[in-house]
Amino acid sequence: MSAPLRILLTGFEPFERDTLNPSWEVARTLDGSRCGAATVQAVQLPCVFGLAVEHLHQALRQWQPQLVLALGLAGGRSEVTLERVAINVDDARVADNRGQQPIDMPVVQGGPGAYFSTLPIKAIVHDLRAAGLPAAVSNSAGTFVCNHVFYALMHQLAKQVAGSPIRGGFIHLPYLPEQAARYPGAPSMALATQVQALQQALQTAMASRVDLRESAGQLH
Ligand code: PCA
Repeated sequence: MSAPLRILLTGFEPFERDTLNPSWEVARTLDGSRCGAATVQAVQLPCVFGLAVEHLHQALRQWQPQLVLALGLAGGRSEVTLERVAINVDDARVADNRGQQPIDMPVVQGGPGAYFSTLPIKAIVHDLRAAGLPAAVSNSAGTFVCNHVFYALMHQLAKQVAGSPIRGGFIHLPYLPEQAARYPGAPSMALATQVQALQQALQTAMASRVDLRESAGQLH
């Protein structure tokens, strides 16, 4: 019998002043659900430099997924954003949940400057928009714990030998309405809509190995 198909979906614990993190709310809602022949396995990561990567590595060993999708909150964004690139920089504007605030440190000493997502990010944006779900490509995952985990994930996946490589990437999510209500003027998206977006994103990621060639660039 062949090994079960698994999708690892990670979400973060709350950080800074929040008591909720939509990334974990979405991941745990989808835990155990099916996407075609694959089963979704949700894992919560601590919002802590270093420790989050240890938890990620442990989850990769334990669940042996074929696809890894890491989620995080990007408060202030109005759309579901497909991150294009992870950079080898930790530069924290606020402290993480253990009080660490690295400044201009590499995620991986001696690692390449950046890694690209291996998700079909344009195809996902295309399908989300077609389904009436606001989405965009983002060219920066920031320099906090989300970018840190994204970079560490892609660094790990880059070590794979030929065969059928594990694909991975990162998606940032907007505030939930109950969070945005505390930051007047901030955009938000209902949990049900975020969950629907992730279901669609997973479906597209499983179905398309080759990305669409469609403009999603930005002038600045
Ligand atoms: N968002 C933060 C870290 C955890 C999260 O959900 C970020 O964008 O780096």
